[in-house]
Amino acid sequence: MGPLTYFANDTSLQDAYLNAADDFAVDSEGNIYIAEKGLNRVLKAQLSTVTIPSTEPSPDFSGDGKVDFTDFLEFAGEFGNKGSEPGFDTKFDLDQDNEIGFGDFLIFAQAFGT
Ligand SMILES: [Ca+2]
Ligand SMILES: [Ca+2]
Repeated sequence: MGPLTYFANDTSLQDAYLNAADDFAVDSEGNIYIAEKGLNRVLKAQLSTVTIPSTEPSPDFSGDGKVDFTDFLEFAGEFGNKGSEPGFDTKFDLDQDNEIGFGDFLIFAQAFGT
């Protein structure tokens, strides 16, 4: 597996704050769609190669053995938190860069539905 790379068709996706997201989907081509009803738009990005860490933390935040919408809701609630802030939960920091951000979302999205 190569390093984490992604291509965003809509550059605003890179700045998307997931607390504004109402839903998202990943299709069989590896495209991610994020619906932001409040902002009345759908963002699209394409995944190429994503390295999923074989060790903890796992994208299965709820620990039920599935990566599904429940996990997404938990993740969305933590999005944007930084390691220096109180309440930071390292289980959401999938790429372990001490911040819960877009890189973590890409790893999560790749695991979604597995
Ligand atoms: Ca789960
Ligand atoms: Ca991170």
